[in-house]
Amino acid sequence: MDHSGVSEFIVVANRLPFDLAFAEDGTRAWKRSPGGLVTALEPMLRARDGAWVGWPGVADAEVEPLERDGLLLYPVCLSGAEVADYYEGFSNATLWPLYHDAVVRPIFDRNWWNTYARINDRFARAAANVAARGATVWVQDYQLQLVPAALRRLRPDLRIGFFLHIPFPPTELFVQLPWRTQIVEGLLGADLVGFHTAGGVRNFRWLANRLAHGKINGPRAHSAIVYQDRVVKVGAFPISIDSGTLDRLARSAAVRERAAKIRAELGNPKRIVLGVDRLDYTKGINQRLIAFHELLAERRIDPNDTVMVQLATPSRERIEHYKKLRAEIEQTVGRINGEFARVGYPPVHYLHQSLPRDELIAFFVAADVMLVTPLRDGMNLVAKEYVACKYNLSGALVLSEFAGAAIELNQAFLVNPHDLDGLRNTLYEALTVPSEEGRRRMRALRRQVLSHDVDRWARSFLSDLDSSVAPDALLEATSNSSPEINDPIE
Ligand code: GDG
Repeated sequence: MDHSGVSEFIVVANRLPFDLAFAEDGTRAWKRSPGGLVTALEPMLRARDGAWVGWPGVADAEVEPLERDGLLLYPVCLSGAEVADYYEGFSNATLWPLYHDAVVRPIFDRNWWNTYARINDRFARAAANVAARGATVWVQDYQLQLVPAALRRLRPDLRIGFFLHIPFPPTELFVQLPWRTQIVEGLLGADLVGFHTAGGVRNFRWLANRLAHGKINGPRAHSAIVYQDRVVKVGAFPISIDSGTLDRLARSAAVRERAAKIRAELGNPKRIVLGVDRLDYTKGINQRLIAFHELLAERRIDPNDTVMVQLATPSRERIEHYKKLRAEIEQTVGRINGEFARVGYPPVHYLHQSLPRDELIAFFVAADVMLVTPLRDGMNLVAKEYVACKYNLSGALVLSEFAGAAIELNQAFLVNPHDLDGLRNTLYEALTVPSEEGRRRMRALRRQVLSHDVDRWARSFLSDLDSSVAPDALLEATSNSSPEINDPIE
């Protein structure tokens, strides 16, 4: 193998931080896709001759490596059929629902799996080609779970980290996957495997032990597995946002003016309730609309002074479940407005659009109650973004217990979104919380979010990845410790 790559630090993700777009005349343009991950990693990428390996977002586009805004980009090209099987199929119609508590039924398709494995290999080869000897490679998310092992086979000299952005499911669900052992072995190719929560760590440790015979050592949230004479560290690293920047933008005169204008455009209601999500069946959008509907029907809230705004960013629109969900949500919105609107004043404002960042921040500033009600969510950045924008301690956050964020944001109004009565009553409680109590909660939430930003998250993962454990020491400790994982797969 020729170790001729130049980059000391490589991020491998399904998507590049820039999207390729074709203008009408056929010319190519790169549009930066905004995201916390790029912002957090950019300084490290620049400082360490970094590179980013990923798909440019357009099928069948042969693109050469390029430099944009000082970042080296290595495109991995996918054909239309590969996008359908690897991305829309195995990633988003098998793994995504399976890892989110199977809230819709995952599809197990052997052709999709074969393509997933082949494309993971392609990403691993691309990373192997750009990495300098001994470089650090950080692989991101569920689309690329086989990359760590594939990359290690090609380049045993590399230091490999993996982070999963979505929940790692309960073991009972994971073992349904026909390719469960391959996935676990794929992840065990890393030196450090990171999850958002200690629950994810726990599930993975159990599976690594049962399916791959890894030996477990250490406490729950941070531990290590000895696997094929190597040490694989496992840890919980709750991701965050660029909270300082959001706080600053929210305080800016332009955003505050826009927030006041939004309120006026909505008819100056007493209360604005907000939801912001990718349109996804994991986000519990319909549940929260039903809760709002029931409060209106019970006359506990008045459509003349309380409005709800639901921003739903278009997402995965070619996948059947997403089409169905969109129709359901639009029907619910239509029903509520049909029953409770006055001409010119609908109680629910629904936008199936992607908004500019500043506009989104103005909505956060304007909202009195933020509804974040996923049925399952790895973390949920929207909840943290809302908190970062409430610089004057106004506002109330209603947050699902099943979002990773609920662990850190335990001063929110926590709710089980499956329990419609509970959801309705909690929304009411948040709408009517006494000001002092609301401020106390928001102060505590802000303390957490502002002191734990995405930069801290990235640094803590990378410093853990950099500090390795000697396998011998760990093996010794493991053989002395009593086995704590002994329940069988049933
Ligand atoms: C996955 C995991 C985990 C939304 N609408 C607009 C817009 N957004 C932005 C939000 C937020 C981001 O998109 C969504 O992030 P979430 O964390 O809420 O959800 P997922 O997309 O499902 O992300 C999740 C995350 O990865 C990170 O690890 O937290 O659990 O599922 O930043 O603000 N941004 C703009 N316009 C919109 O209309 N500009």
